Amino acid sequence: MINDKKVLYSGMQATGNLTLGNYLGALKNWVSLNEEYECFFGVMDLHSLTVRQEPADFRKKARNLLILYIAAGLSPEKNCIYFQSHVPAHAELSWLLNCFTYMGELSRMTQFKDKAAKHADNINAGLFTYPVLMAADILLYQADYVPIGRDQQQHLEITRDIAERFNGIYGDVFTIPEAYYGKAGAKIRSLQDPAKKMSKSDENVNGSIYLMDDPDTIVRKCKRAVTDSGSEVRYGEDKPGISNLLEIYSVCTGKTVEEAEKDFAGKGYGDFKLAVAEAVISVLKPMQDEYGRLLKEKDYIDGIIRDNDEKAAYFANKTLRKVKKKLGLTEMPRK
Ligand code: ATP
Ligand code: LTN
Repeated sequence: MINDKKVLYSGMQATGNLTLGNYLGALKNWVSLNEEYECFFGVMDLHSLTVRQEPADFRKKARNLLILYIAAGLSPEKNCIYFQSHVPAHAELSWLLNCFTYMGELSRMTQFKDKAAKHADNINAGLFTYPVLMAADILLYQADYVPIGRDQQQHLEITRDIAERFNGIYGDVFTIPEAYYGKAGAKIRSLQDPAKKMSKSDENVNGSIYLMDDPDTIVRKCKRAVTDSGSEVRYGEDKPGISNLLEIYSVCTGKTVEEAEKDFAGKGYGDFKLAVAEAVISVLKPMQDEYGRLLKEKDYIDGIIRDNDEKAAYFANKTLRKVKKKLGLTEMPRK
């Protein structure tokens, strides 16, 4: 508990360009959580290094992700928004927890297997111990809740296992975190292949709407979206393409899918796709404008980074000190 509130922790990797899926499925839902929880949202730049990054581009991407968090509506005063790499306790606890994690457990992680297959030329140890760093992120802040997608469920389970193992030996050191799914988050699918989720690492750029796409691009991508046979705008298993577009329309306008279906009764796919594009633009445009404005506010952003780094480090170091003491590491003599 911090300030009588339960603690919530999440973050995104600073790689790739965020998609509408990332926004509607994660970022948008984070915005109001601070009313109930003490929230920490990290830019997970250490995790990004498990895949080779181009330094200049990476530096920009990481900073821009932090700015995007704010542009999307996360208040930097009410949430602790910070860079993982600015708080050394993450790397330190990660090492300590490595010594409480088994090779067998890590070998079972499906994300490791997938990423190893995808980057066969660079199966580094960081990729293998990725979940241990994620466990450190969460446990350092004594998080009660962790909003994650289903794909990260296995990583949260190993986090709980590591924490329980540690607590079993040394007493109650870590809070055991739970996944937070909130209200059913939208699962947005690729515009080119509704069998797949919309993903920032998709090679087909027409399958994803990126948060920074301009209106013309959004209209073009929506127009090109694959549709189903027939001409009726209706939700259904036999219509995955139209159903996906209906869901996007519904989340962006706040209408229910049924209301959306009524709006387009008797109208063709063409009109519908254009309306979907307009709905997306009306959600993304204000965020893009705010992002553009914040990019120019260098001093303001630097101030936020400094304040929040400090706040994160305060809580993280508190846990780290406790862990080191429990492990029997000698303390640095005070002057
Ligand atoms: P990558 O392609 O690099 O694996 P991704 O686009 O699938 O990335 P993640 O970085 O794995 O996204 O996820 C960041 C957050 O966005 C997670 O909370 C995840 O659940 C959410 N998210 C990602 N894609 C979608 C989607 N299509 N619909 C809803 N939520 C999504
Ligand atoms: N692995 C997560 C990103 C991530 C994370 C975390 C999420 C790293 N550390 C701690 C929640 C809590 C992903 O790829 N979405």
